[in-house]
Amino acid sequence: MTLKLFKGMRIVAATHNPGKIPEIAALLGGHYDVVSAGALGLAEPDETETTFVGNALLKARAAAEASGEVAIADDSGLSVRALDGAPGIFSARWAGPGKDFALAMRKVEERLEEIHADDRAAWFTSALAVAWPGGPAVVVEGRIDGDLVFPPRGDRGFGYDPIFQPTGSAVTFGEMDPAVKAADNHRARAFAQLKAALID
Ligand code: ITT
Repeated sequence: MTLKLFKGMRIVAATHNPGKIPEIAALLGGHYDVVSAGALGLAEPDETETTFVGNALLKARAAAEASGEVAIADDSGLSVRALDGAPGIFSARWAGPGKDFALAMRKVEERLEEIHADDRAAWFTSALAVAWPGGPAVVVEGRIDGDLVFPPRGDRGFGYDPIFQPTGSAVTFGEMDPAVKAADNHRARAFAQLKAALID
C-alpha cells in the first residue's frame, strides 16, 4: 500500500462540523471526491485523547474503519495564553450541547476577567490526520497566532472566529472574506504539510 492521495479518489471528511466541511473541501481543491461522515451516516466518536494529534487520529481511524475508505479528520481549537492554553482540545465542549459559540466566547472573556489578565495572545491549532482502512495513518499540525478581541466582531466563519484577529490583520476571522481566511489559517498551514507528504 502506498500512502499517497490520487486525483479523483474518494475521501471521507470525518467531521460533523458544518463549518469545517467547506474549508476541508476547498483545501482538497476539487481534485477529490469528498464525502462527509455525516452524509454517510457515520457515528461521531468520543474524543477521548488528550492532544489535537491524538483526537485527529482517533476520528480519521474511526471513519476509515467504518467506511472502508480513506478518511481525513481535523481536530482543532483555540488556545489562550493567559488561560494556560484553554480551551484548547475542549474548544467544542466549551460551547455546550447546544454548540453555542456566543456562550463559549463569553466564557473566554469571563475567565480572562476573573484573573484580571491583560494578555490577549491566542492561537488556533489544527491537527489533520489521514487514515487508511486497516491501520496506516499520517498526522500533521498547523498553528496561527493572533490576539483576542472583545466584543466579538463579524458573522462570517464559525466557532471562535469573531474574537480572533490573526497577527498582521486589522479584521477578525469573523469579519474576513472567507477566501482570505482560507488562504492562511491553522488548517491551511497543516494542509500544506500534508500535501508535501501525501500528494505528488
Ligand atoms: P468534528 O470533531 O466533527 O470535526 P468539532 O466541532 O467537534 O467537529 P473539534 O473537536 O475539532 O471539532 O472542535 C474544534 C472547535 O474549535 C470547533 O468546534 C470550533 O469551535 C473551534 N475551531 C476550530 N477551528 C476553527 C476556526 O477555523 N475558526 C473558529 N473556530 C474554530
